[in-house]
Amino acid sequence: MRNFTSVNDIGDLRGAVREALEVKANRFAYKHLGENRTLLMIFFNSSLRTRLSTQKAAMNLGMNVIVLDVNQGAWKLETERGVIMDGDKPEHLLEAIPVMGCYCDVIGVRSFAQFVDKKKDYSEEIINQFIKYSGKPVFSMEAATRHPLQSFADLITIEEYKRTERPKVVLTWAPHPKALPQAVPNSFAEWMNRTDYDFVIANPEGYDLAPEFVGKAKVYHNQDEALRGADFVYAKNWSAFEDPNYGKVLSTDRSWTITTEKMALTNDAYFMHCLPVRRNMIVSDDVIESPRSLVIPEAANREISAEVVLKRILESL
Ligand code: AN0
Ligand code: CP
Repeated sequence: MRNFTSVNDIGDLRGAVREALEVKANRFAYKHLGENRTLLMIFFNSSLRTRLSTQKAAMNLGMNVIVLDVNQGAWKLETERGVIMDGDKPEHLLEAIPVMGCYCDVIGVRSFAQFVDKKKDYSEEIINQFIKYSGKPVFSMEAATRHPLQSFADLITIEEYKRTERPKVVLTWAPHPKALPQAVPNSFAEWMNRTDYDFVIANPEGYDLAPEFVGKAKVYHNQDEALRGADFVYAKNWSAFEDPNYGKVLSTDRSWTITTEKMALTNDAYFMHCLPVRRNMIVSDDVIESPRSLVIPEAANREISAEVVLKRILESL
């Protein structure tokens, strides 16, 4: 594997999950692979899990790790070509990227959607420039439209906890005060659509995701209907995708919060969320603290998804 930005880069999902479970059982078995190799992680946005789990995965593989928070101590970066740089940004991404490439063997990038220009966000300009100009393998640590390391960890978690061959998995929108990217739900849907699960999406009117991510999934605008018989409830907030409301918060309707009453509609479902989560907006204290909550095992599997991806990249060097 050279780059990892979506489910398309991982190949057969059964094989990927099998490899993940092997790595999980013996996470230091490939320590020789990363010897004298350096991972550079670049964050344009905040992170807790991605930062720690990816660094841990790299260390399991024997790599050295450098972390750069672009907004803390680095020069402010211009990203537009053709701009007369007489403003507050002293450096251009087009120099910064190949320079970063000089100091490492693999690059991880976190760069969220900006919500200024939908076309630009959905063309994944920033991570694609890293792929084009760094000269090094690049993987997504959540880009504008996808968060594949998260989705891979989610898939591993579902495979570990499922009680039937073909579980019903419900991705449901839930309320949040701020405008959040569509990356996590887009990516989750993209991965789920590659499985044979019974996968459905629930969101209020105006919150439909881009058709290429919804794929063959049935979309409900009535959450209760979608939740009936669910084996897994995957909650997440996202801002509107459809024009003219792209990137806007249209609703903070707390009747979409996942509560004990909502979970009672399901087939004793497990609750999932990628974290960070706002309690009593997205999910009630009772549900997230219940034995059916998988948020911690899900976060733990981030180390495993990152290790499989880094392992495959290292094997290709
Ligand atoms: C981010 C998001 O919704 O994309 C990161 C989630 C992993 N969440 C927030 O900004 C709160
Ligand atoms: N789930 C996830 O990616 O969390 P962070 O934003 O803390 O990295």
